[in-house]
Amino acid sequence: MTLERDGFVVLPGRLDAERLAAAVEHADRLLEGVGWSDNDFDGRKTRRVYSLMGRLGAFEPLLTHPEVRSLVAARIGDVHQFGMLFLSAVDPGQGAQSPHFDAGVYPLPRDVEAETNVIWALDDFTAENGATLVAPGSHRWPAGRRPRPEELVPVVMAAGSAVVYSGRLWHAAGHNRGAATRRALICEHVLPWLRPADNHGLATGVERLRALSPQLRRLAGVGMAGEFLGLVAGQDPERWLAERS
Ligand SMILES: O=C(O)CCC(=O)C(=O)O
Repeated sequence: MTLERDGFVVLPGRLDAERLAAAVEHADRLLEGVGWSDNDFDGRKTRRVYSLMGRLGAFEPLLTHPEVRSLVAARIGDVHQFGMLFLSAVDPGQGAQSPHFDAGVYPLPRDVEAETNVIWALDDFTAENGATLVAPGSHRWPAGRRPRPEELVPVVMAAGSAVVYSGRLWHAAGHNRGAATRRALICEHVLPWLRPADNHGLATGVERLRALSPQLRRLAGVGMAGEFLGLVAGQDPERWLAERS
C-alpha cells in the first residue's frame, strides 16, 4: 500500500465538477475579507481560515468522503477526531513553508501514528504554484532526521484530488511562483485520546454542533471515545445534547 510505504497516497479526481465548483465557491466566500497570516509558518502571503466545523457548507462531502474515511480509519482506527481543519489560500509570491510533520505537536515516539491527514486540492497543484512538498518515506525516519531540499518532491494533482498522508510525513507548502492563488482544504485526523490542535467545541458552540450530522459531530470530538473518555457532566454527550433539545 502506497500510504504505508511512502507515507502518502494521491487520490486523483475524487470530486465531480459540481462538488468541486461548490467547494471552491464556499472557499471564496470564507476567504472574503481575510488577510494574510501574521507569521512565517502560516505564510505572510497566505490566507487561512481556521475552525471550520460551524461553517462547513459545501466542504462537507470532502470531509465525509468514504474512501478518505476508510483510509484514515485503517491507519488510526474507526474512532478518531479532527485535529486542525482549515482552508489555506497560498497567494502568488508566497515562499515555501518550513518542512515539518503534523504530529510533531505531540510529545510521542516517532513510531506512533497519531494522525492521518488529508489535503484537498481546490485548484490544480503544480510544481510552479506551490503544490505541497513531501519527503517520500520520511514517516519512517527516526527523530531528528530532517529532509534535505532535494528530498522534497511536489504533490502534483488536479483540482478535486486529495492527498492522504501520515502525520509523521515531513512536508511543507511549496513556493507559489505562479500568478494565481493555490487553495486547499486541510484536514487532520487524530487519535481520540489526544487533544486536537483546534478547539472545535468552543469554536463551534452547542447549537451548531447539534445541527451537524452524527458522523460530523463524532469527528468534531463529540461522542464517547472509550468507556470514560469524552463525558460531559458524567454523561454520554449525545444523550446530554438530546436531553437539552
Ligand atoms: O498548504 C500545504 O500544502 C501544506 C500546509 C501545511 O502543511 C501546514 O500548514 O501545516
